[in-house]
Amino acid sequence: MKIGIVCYPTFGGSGVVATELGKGLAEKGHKVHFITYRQPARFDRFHENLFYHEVSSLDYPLFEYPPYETALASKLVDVIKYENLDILHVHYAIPHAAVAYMAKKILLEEGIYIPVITTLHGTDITLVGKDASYAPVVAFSINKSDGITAVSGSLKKDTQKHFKIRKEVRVIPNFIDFNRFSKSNKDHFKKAIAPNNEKILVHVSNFRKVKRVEDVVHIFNAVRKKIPSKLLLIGDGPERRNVEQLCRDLGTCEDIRFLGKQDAVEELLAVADLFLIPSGSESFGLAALEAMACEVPIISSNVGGLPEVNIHGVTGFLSDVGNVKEMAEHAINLLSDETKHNEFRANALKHAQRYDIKHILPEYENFYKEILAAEKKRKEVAT
Ligand code: GMT
Repeated sequence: MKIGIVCYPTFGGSGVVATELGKGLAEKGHKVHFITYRQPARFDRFHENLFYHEVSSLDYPLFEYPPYETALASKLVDVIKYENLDILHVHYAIPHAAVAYMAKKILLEEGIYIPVITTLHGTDITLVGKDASYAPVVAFSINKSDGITAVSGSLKKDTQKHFKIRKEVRVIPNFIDFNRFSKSNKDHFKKAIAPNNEKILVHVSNFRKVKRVEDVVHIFNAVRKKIPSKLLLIGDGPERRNVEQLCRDLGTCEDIRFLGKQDAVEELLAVADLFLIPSGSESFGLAALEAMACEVPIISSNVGGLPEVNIHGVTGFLSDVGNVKEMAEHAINLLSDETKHNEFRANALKHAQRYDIKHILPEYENFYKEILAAEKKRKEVAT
C-alpha cells in the first residue's frame, strides 16, 4: 500500500506512535509518506520505503497566524495526487481530521477518492477537542473520516461521551518495539546516577500541567525520607520552572536530576526501579508501556487508559489523581520488598508483551484493508 501519514513531528506521544507505525509499515514493504511541518523526531534513519514531505506556509505581513491548515491541505492534495496514495492516516484529530476532509473534497472534484483514517490519541478529545472553541469541527471531521481508531477503550468511551459519533470507533492500542525497549545492562550508568546503590525513580513526559509533575516530586520526597533514592526527570515543557522551584523549596534538588529531552530513553529505563505517572488525564500512557517493556513497575493515577496498561497489584499500583500520599506508600512498599519488586518487574514485562508491535501493526494493516475494501464495494455499487 501507499500510505500517507500526518502527525505532529514533536516528541509527543501521538507523533511517536505515528512515526513508529510508519517505520514498521515501511519495514513490511509499504511505501509510507510523512507529511508534516518538520521531520518527525523519531524519523531517524534512511529507509527506501520512507518519504518525507515538508509543509511550508508562505509568510505574508497580513497574517498574524500563518494559515497552516491551508498549507497542509494543499500539500496533501499534491502528495496524494502525485504519489498516488491509497490511504491517508492522520494522527491527532486537531486540526488534521478537518484538513484531511478538506483535501479529500478538493481531490473529489478531480475524480480522486482518498479514504481517510483518523486516530484519536487523547487530549484531542479529552482536553482540547471537547472545548467549545474546537468541538463542532472536531465532531464533524471525525464523523467524516472513513475510519476512526482510538488508542484505548477508555478513549473510545470518552469520544462517544463527548461527541455524537455515528461510526464505529476501533480500539487499536499503543505498541512497543522490543528491539528497542528491553532491559539491558547499564551498570555504569547506575553507578554514576546512584553511587551508593540508591533506588532510581523515573518520570518521562512533556511537562505539561496534565502530567502533574509536581506530584512526582511530592511522591519522591516522601519516598526518599524512607528509602535512599534518586529521581530522574526526563523531558521538558511549560511546567519545568515550577517543578524546579518545588525541588528547591523542598530541598530535594541534590537527589533529582533534570535530564531534558532524551533520545535514548530506554538506556535510562534500564537502570530504573520504579516509573511514576500520576497524570490528571492519560488516554493510554505510552511512557508507562515503554517503562514496563524495560521491566519497570508503575506507580500511576487511575485515569483514562492507565488501568488498561498498569494492572493494580500486578504490574504496579493505581491511585486517585492527586493522592500522592497513597502513591508514595505504594512506592515505599514495593521498593522495600525485593521479592515482590522482582515479581512486579516480571509481570510488567509480561503485560507489555501484549502490546508488541508485532501484534498491533497488523491491526492497523487490517483496518486499512477493511476501509479500502468498503470503498471498492461502494464504487462497485455506484457503477
Ligand atoms: O501527552 C502527551 O505526551 C502527548 C499526547 C499526544 O497526543 O501527543 O499523548 C497522547 O497520546 C499518546 C499516544 O497515543 C498516549 O499514550 C498518551 O496517553 C496521550 N496523552 C494524554 O492523553 C494526556
